[in-house]
Amino acid sequence: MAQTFDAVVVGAGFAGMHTLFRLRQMGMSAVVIEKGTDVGGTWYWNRYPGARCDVPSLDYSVPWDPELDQQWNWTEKYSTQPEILTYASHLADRHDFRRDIRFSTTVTVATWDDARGLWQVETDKGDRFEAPFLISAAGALSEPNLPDIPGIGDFKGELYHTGRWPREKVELAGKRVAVLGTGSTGVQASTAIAKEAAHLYVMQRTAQFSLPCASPPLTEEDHAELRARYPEHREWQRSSYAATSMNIDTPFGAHAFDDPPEVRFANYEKAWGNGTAALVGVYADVSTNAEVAQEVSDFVRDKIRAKVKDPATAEALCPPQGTYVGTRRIIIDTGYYEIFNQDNVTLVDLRADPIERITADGVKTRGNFYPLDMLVVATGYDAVTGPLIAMNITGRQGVRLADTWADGPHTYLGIMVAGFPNLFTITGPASPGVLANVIFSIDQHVEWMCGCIEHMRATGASTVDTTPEAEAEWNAHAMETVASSLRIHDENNWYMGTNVPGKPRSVLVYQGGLGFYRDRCNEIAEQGYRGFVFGYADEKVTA
Ligand code: NA7
Repeated sequence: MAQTFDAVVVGAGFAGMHTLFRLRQMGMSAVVIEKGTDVGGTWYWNRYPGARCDVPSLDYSVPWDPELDQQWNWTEKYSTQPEILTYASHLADRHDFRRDIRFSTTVTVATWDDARGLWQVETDKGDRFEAPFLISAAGALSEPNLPDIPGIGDFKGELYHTGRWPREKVELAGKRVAVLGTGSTGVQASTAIAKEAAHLYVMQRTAQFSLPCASPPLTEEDHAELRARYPEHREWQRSSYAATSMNIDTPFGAHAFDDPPEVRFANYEKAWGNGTAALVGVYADVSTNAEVAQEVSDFVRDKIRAKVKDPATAEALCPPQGTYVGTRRIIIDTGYYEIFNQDNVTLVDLRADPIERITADGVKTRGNFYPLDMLVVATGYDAVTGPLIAMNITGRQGVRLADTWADGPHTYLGIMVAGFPNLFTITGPASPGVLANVIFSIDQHVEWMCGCIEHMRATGASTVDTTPEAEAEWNAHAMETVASSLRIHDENNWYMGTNVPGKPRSVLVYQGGLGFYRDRCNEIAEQGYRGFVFGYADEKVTA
């Protein structure tokens, strides 16, 4: 017998909690289905050593609990995973969220019943739920991308994907450890593991640009200063490009070559020391003009050479020519390049010496064998579409989401898919999602979605859907926003889906900026939800 609710929400991270908070405010009943044993989403799963947020703590706090802003003290500029998880857990306690969450439960099937105008959802626990609305808050970076390397199943040591790190303490002392992957995760994990492991092999296929992130303690004054103007600051975040403060002096939209070299380099230097993605935001054309990008990227390469003592290792750590700072999500670190000056750390350059196979006790490359006690797989995610496809969603006329997206996802505003009525995809494909401070991308989506549901209630609509034409218009616009960006050319980039072998290249993350996106969504709502199609219960009866 199915249990009925007004909404089934999938995921109890920040998106799921915000959704539950708002649905309750609207007097709607909801069940939240969560794979993990507690709240936190990304911050629940990514408990690998060194995990830390790349958005400043004071910006990375939920805007829907302003009272908590007045009480909560973050300890340092960029929060570590345990502290963010404590914050998420505190939110759940404060709002008594857990009573509506089914933990350790995974959605296995979700099917739209057109005759009854509701979603039927099944879980691995054998539960059956029915609700008019299905809301995915399953996250953008939650479905691990596991490398298909011959022999990986034969490894007899400890094997962990960073996004599925065990809850129990993992002992590193005395062990030979390899970290496979040098994205944000691999860089953070390697920096921390190097402090404890007997030996660390950093297995790098493509060197990336990492910027130093000074994370000084936050003082009472830091909090007091912002507490006095939190409402204004939150509003600024909502309307800004990425909802995070960069502290750069150059005016918004400035072009690099309008400044003489000494001014440009002084600006790069200041942004470099800033510890944020400021180096990409310092001039408007860092991510669009290859000549500017080349100059900034060479500036970083020189910094790497200055930090790493062994010249051959330094050269191998320099990202290849033709790749630029900021085409992938920027990495920030707390002393990554410096670990290569330690005796217990070896860089394994997989471009020069590729992996042949993994054996029971190590990694065999073409020219070497690396004996290991532990293999840490930091190979990223099947981003944005992966978590949605994993739910086995079927819409109108038996069309499966996996099939309709076989050549790449199509959505309207990143939040709705034609033929999948009443399914809202928070931080879905071609929405700003993780390109901005994701808490604020979530905020926009949840608030807009609730506005749409309120509109439906006020007008008596029972379903909302979109059309292939609206999707085509949105996808063309999303493509336009990336067309001038150097990002589009970058290989193996999860922003474009090209990090997963066989996944079609598409715009998974809207590049026009959060503020602009918000205005566009609001405008569409004001135009009577242009591009959306509402259905009414009595229509269904006559159909
Ligand atoms: P990323 O940024 O997708 O990085 C994955 C890394 O794993 C990257 O260095 C890849 O090398 C490497 N990789 C992937 N598959 C393989 C195989 N088969 N062999 C060797 N190396 C491989 O994921 P992260 O988890 O680091 O970061 C994701 C986001 O989380 C990040 O942007 C932040 O927003 C937080 P490649 O570059 O493809 O050669």
